[in-house]
Amino acid sequence: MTLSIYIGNKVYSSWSLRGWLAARQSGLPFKEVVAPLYDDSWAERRQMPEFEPSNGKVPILWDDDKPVWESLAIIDYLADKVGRDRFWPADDAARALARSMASEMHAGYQALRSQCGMNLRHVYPPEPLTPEVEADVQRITSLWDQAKRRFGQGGDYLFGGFGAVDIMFAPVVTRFRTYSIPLPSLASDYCAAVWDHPFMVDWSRGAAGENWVIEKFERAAEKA
Ligand SMILES: N[C@@H](CCC(=O)N[C@@H](CS)C(=O)NCC(=O)O)C(=O)O
Repeated sequence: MTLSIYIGNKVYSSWSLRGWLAARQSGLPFKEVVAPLYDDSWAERRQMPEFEPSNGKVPILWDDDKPVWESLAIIDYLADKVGRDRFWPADDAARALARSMASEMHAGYQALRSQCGMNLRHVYPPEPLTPEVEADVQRITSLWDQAKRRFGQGGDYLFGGFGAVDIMFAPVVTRFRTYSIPLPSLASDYCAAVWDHPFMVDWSRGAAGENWVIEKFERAAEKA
């Protein structure tokens, strides 16, 4: 069995971070292929066979000749392979909340995602948030609070040990840092734990080694 994950730039690609963290969390050996997004060759590259099943999107995981795309599907495909408990809480009530939070992250928070793009290269000074981003931040931190208080006493992460929900929210943690978004103490401690997780440290190291700049994802360009 050979697992290969195709991802975008580690500085910018939030969905890639989720897929890659899932691959690391599986504990299985895998090959990583970084495809720089939105460069001059991207329009052509995204049509290559490795990106065909996902319609040119990353992340995409190949298990030999079997493609899986969409970050949440990658998590569940790998959980099926290595055992659900590595990704999801064992307790039914905890898992019900975890599944709901992961799905809400996958489908929602459009304002935060569009107005505060992932960019590991920067920590910007704080600025007033739009009401829409403020509402996303409130919703996310209230869910974190609920998970942590009800089910997360046994470890540093939302449900104790690191798992699928932490993977899904990891790019949010980086956005809170990049945009210096003020957080309540529980959320702030949780963000520190995710940021310091060994997989995140490895990802950040990879990001620090990248030179690609995608102008449309830089704050100055957004404001021009
Ligand atoms: N819902 C997908 C989102 C995938 C996605 O939009 N990936 C972006 C990069 S973060 C992408 O591939 N963009 C390149 C393109 O659309 O050409 C997931 O969960 O993986």
